[in-house]
Amino acid sequence: MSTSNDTSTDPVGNGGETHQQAKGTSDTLTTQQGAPVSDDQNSLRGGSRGPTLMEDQVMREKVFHFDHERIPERVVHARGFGAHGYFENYECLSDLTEADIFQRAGEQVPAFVRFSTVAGNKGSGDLARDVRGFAVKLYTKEGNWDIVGNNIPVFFIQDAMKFPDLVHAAKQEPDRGFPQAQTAHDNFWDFVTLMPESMHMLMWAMSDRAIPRSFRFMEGFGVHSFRFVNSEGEAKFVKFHWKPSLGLQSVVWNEALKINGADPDFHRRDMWTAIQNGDYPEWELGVQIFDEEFAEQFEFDVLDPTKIIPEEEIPVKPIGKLVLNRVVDNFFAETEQVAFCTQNIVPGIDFSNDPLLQGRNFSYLDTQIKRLGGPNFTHIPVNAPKCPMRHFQQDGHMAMTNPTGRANYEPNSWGEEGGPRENPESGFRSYQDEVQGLKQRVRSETFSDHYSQARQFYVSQTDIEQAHIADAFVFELSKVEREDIRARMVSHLLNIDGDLAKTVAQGLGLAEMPESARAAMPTREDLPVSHKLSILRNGPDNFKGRRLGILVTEGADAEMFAAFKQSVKDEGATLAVIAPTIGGVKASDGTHIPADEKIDGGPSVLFDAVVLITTDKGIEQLAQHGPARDFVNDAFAHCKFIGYTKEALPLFKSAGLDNKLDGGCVALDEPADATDFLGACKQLRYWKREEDVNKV
Ligand code: HDE
Repeated sequence: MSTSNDTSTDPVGNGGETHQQAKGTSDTLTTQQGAPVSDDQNSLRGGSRGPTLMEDQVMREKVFHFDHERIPERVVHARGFGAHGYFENYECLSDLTEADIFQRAGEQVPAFVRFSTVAGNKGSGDLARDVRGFAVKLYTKEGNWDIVGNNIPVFFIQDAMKFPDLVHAAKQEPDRGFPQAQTAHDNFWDFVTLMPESMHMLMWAMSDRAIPRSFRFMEGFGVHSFRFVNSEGEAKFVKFHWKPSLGLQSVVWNEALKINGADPDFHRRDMWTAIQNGDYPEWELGVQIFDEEFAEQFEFDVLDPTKIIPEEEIPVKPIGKLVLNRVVDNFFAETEQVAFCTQNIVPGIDFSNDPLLQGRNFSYLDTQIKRLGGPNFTHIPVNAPKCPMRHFQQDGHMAMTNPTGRANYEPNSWGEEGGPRENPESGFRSYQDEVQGLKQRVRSETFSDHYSQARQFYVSQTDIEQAHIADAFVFELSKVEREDIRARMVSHLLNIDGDLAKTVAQGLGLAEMPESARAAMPTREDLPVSHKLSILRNGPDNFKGRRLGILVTEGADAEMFAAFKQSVKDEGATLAVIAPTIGGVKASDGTHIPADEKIDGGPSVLFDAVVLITTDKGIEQLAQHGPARDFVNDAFAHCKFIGYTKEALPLFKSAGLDNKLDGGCVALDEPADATDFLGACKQLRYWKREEDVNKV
């Protein structure tokens, strides 16, 4: 394929239009029917200035197809990004489960993963404050197993019947069609404050978990209790966890707002770039295994999806790893058309009676039929199992693989040619759970403690994280027009933590403190702190996988730049060069440093840490340049580590920061300082600064 941009030799039509014609090795353009096309620039007309002729089958086919390019976006999780990879099993788990995928150590199966936000529409920004979907399709030898999880281990509601209400309330308001991709509006807060069961989830959603730095740095959770069943029919409960090998990291809220403007594709670009660079994102699959006996004595109901089992109580045992190593060939074919269904389980895995899970098992299949247009969405390559399938299901819209042979029913008398038969040995058998009870619409009393784990989550956070939670409540509720709704949320917070309620009430300027909300169960204050619930306590101890932004000006110190390039490489991180123009700069030794971004296109919010390598002359201009001032001001406000050569000081001065430089602002005197600077960056942020910067 020629990549030449030279069109000067292409023929030109009567109207001056370019005709790029098939020659050499390029293919001839055809219609969908395979008929070669002679002219792709002009429709068939009655005379060069006359009407277009209905007869033009080439034009009509092209426009018809275009008219039908869109399919309905997902009703939730519309915005997502998918990638291929594999899952590798660590050890034989046959005592726990007969799932084929867990029988042999070291065996790999293909996987497809789609990450998503929930509330926003397909074109919304990646940095919305929102839950992230973490949906994994494992193509096992005994069928596809989908773990359709989130990056938060609990959910807003306890019964699937409330899901349409939740989603209606969270998405844009129906009369005005906004705001989208954000929960900071009346309808959402009205609904959740009338649903005390959502309190635990709200604490997570207002924490920095809801603004991850990238999909690569977040955990995933299956949320519900599932079952592992072994070949003897014995079952244990299991909860699934995905733990990122790069550790946890989030952005700060002000940064999120700015990233959405600077690069609304920040998360998908991050994933795309990491995989293209061979820096494959990895997660370990971990399980919490427990039995009926534990379930009986645990203080909360293991079927309640608004509760966790703290890892300190039941440790997460790693059982395999997921590696994403291939981007999709086509976004629509794979990421858009992938259909995850919670009911896709395999022998050895089973559901629990969690009412949310039970409801999901209906919804996912149902929604795919609407979205993908019929019952044959399993024929689409990304959805098709990679193991043999033999059944008598046939026909329907867009059938690609109908069964062959005469028998399309069973039992039949066609012997060996009669097609597949059921198999009581290897076939899926549901766990023999004893079920009895009155047919009734009633919520179990064991689901009624809505505040204790919300409190446990809050008290398990570091001071910085607690402050961010309070800020998030204040931010969101300040967008709510009705004061009674704002006050109602504070009345719930009073049941979670008095100080938090007070801080939020003050932040909202509430005239008087409301009464505490009515609680079905009193809040337990004795639940122990769980360090695993904090992001900052589970961050990385290196700068691997992170991105350094280096701002350079004309004449930048070549040795210093080279030292950073090397240290970044040694650390397994990446760097981007930001320069006054996209043409780059000439370094002190005359070599050319190409730029990745012009200053206003590469604001510091896009990087984990920043460095300024400048000259006296170069900084003179930048000191007057608004985006350059924002570059350092934001890096400072977001508690980033900032490395600088002394020539850069006038920029700090003009940004009003010259007498605020602190331990996170590191002067670079010689190239060897690059390694020390990256060493400091392992902490990711200089949090000590936050108190000063954030004062209102
Ligand atoms: Fe979903 N959810 N959900 N959900 N969900 C969908 O299925 C639904 C819930 C989750 O990348 C839909 O294919 C109900 C919990 C992810 O394609 C739909 C209930 C969790 C994705 C649906 C829930 C999730 C979806 C929309 C309450 C975490 C994106 C399009 C009972 C454990 C999958 C689609 C992808 C998508 C229904 C609650 C995760 C409508 C009824 C809890 C990751 O079927």
